[in-house]
Amino acid sequence: MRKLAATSAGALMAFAASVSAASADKLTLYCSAQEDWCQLMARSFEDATGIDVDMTRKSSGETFAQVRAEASNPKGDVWWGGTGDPHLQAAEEGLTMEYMSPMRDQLHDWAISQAESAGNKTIGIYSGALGYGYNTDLLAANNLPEPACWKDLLKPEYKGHVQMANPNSSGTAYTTLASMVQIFGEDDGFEFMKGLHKNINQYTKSGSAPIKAAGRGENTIGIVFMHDAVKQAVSGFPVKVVAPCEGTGYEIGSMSIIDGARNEEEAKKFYDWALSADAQNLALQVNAFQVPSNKGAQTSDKAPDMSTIKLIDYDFAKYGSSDERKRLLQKWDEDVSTLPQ
Ligand code: S7P
Repeated sequence: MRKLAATSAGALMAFAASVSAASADKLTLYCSAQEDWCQLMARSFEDATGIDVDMTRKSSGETFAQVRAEASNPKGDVWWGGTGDPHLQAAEEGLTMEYMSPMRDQLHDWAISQAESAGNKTIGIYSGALGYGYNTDLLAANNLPEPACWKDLLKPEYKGHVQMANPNSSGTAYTTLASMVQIFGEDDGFEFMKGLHKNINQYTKSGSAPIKAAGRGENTIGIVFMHDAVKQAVSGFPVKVVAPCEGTGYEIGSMSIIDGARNEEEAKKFYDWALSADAQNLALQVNAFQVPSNKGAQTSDKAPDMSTIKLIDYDFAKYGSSDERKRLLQKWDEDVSTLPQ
């Protein structure tokens, strides 16, 4: 009996050790960039470390909602990519954890500012300017003028020709809403959104969907980050990219470790690796034309030149705060999305 008990205990310990070794070698990654980039990051990290990555791609606002819903029993370890505003809101709501990466001194100041404004519970990984793109063939076929400004998109002739995402699910669309409020002031910004609503043919879930549809010839004008429009143009679609004349907002795409992450050590390994120049250079393989946060990483010569774009002084602290983001989204839901078209 004693021998049997000892054998069983030994087997159990060996089993427990194997389970804990297996659980120590995995990472659950929530990704809010483009699917191809998310896949490449996941597979490259696996190759670099041997850590298995279970990756799910969702838009920024959707991922934020998921992280919040799972707060009492976190399932994700790292949230990589997506616009910075919901990452800032997650930090404020205690959904993400403070981490000081040893890679910080390799980063641009704007990436560190993002971290410091959130008690180091998030960090900037790339930046990119908001704008729009249009299908040049469809524009010509419909005898439409070439738009150059935000206000051009309100012209009645564009009715049914403009697409953007829903700001509740999409970080791109929330950046659009917050940018209009900052460019035109709150009252006129909402008047702009109401006027735009008349011309919108569909609010998509994902931020880049409107320009993908334009590339395929299923939509004329898509309000997106300019780098997402460049990706379509570089892929050979007849898409022209516009930096609106009034000026425009921009994002600091961010990364955060989820508070209570089950695989915290692996999460930190991913975090440090994702801030390296080599990991950020992977973007070039999938035509992701954001500006990387590592000073040594390469920016494609096809990327929108941020120095020539009229950028507003986007107030990330205000528009990434929990109260303000909730308030603007509720106001958009009640005052804009319910209007007849
Ligand atoms: O990777 C491209 C990109 O535009 O996607 C992110 C975006 O937030 C994800 O899409 P949603 O708008 O649907 O949230 C941006 O951070 C990023 O630049």
